[in-house]
Amino acid sequence: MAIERTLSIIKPDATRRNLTGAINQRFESAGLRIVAQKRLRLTRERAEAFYEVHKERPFYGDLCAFMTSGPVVVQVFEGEDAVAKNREIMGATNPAEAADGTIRKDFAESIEANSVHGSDSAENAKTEIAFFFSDGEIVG
Ligand code: IDP
Ligand code: MG
Repeated sequence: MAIERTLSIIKPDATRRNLTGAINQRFESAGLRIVAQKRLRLTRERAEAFYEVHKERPFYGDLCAFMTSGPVVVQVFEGEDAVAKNREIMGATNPAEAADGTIRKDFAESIEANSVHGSDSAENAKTEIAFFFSDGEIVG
């Protein structure tokens, strides 16, 4: 296993309920290091660009509206096998199918408002990290 980086987003349903610290604790306890982090409000244009890969899916419009409905916290995590580890800690997309002890099982409101985003491959992680952060903003 190699040291990897992945992009994480704490979504508006979670920032609204003041869950930033509780969610970060899950990741840090599992050994991921938060090497960059900022809170921002996505514009519609930026949300659409970030989720471009889903633009043909029926939920695309609603997803982009949701992601602009409040602040998000965008983060870079670093650690052993970070991409897979992050996704394991998040749990399945649909909280009804997420394993016990995962963030989505414990915190998600719905399949859409599911509290966190995580990159799904090391390659996509690179693109997604560059979408939000310059190299100088990431401090390992
Ligand atoms: P992931 O976040 O687990 O990687 P994706 O399939 O990449 O799941 O979907 C991106 C996001 O789109 C999900 O996290 C969720 O917010 C939303 N989403 C996915 N599937 C649905 C759906 O069937 N209905 C509504 N929203 C969905
Ligand atoms: Mg995804």
